[in-house]
Amino acid sequence: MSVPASEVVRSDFDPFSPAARADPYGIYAELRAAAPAIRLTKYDIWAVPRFAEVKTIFGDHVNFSNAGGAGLANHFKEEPWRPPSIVLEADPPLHTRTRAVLARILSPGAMRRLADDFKAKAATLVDGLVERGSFDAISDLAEVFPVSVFPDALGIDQEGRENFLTYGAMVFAGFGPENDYFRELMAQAPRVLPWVAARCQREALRPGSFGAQVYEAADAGEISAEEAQLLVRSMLSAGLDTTISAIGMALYTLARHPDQWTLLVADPSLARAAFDETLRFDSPAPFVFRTTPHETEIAGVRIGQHEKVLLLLASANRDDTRWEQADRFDITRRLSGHVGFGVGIHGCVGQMVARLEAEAVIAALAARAKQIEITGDVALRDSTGLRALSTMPVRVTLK
Ligand code: OVV
Repeated sequence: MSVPASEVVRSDFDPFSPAARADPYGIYAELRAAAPAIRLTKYDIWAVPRFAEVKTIFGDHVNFSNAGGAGLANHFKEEPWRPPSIVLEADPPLHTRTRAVLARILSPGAMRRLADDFKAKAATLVDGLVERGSFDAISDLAEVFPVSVFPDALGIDQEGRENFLTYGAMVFAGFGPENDYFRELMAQAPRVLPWVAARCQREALRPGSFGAQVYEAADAGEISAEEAQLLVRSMLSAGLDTTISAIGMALYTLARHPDQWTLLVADPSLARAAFDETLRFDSPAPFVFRTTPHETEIAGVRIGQHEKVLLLLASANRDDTRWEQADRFDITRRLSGHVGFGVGIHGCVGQMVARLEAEAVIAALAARAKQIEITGDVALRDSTGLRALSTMPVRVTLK
């Protein structure tokens, strides 16, 4: 059965506007009730709000390509601002080869080798903060911890490390429309892009690090040296701003649900489950795009060739046909299959690093603080591609 063109549901919803980003959940519910695929007239793109179709599309890389770009820009029609990622913005067979290299480097064994160090660093940082009593959970914690562990794991030295964050911000702002926020970041491109390019070279990477291991895969003939450089760039793009946003959103969500914090304090082994529930409840990477290489359909809605398709992950994660009491934050729910990391061949390859970082921070805080109270105004960052806070003043009560 197919939906006649005259019955296609249209909406002027702008997912990138400050108002929509401030509180998108009411609109997401309306979109889910309206149709499986909705034409967003402002950008002439399709939006997919329900869990079922998001899941189906994640499983169908033939009809829904990543080579057309993971953001709003349509790489089938226009030149992107940076050379496309050879893992995120690629389809099989290229993607199969590059993904295999990253998946091996970011393996469960590698995580076990990092775990003790992450936990010790999180405990030291958190101890210092809780002893102060009041601190900013974003600028003193969420923005500090990943920077203290991930660049080291990647293998880059200290010099100019702040560029790492600016580059991540550029990449994620670059997934949305070209707005003032993106242009302000891009004004720093003359400094930041050469720094990134230099960090992606073999000589810049500490032996044994994640980055050096990418070059070992090149030595083994799995990828070329040019591809190695681009895969290190992927780690630089996706490895820091994401976990900062995710840890920040997790602390925000937990602080707003004191009953759930109490459960965590009683049993800090819930830290990992709590993190995943925060990814479902308020997804820090709220959407991602696919592009159609040819005409196709979404639940009976005809989609033309070279169309951008916006998968609303944060909406799918609140779909009450998939989740019991979807709008309820519950760290003890039997949670599997949320799409906060995506799923399928492009599902986040670094998700175990993200979980390790977040678990270390959340467990360290739950071990010391029996209460967290938000004591001042909370603000969202302007980024269109990530849902992240810039500030959240808190006061903690020691156990
Ligand atoms: C998942 C992700 C986000 C941003 C950039 C990249 C990947 C990349 O591969 O460059």
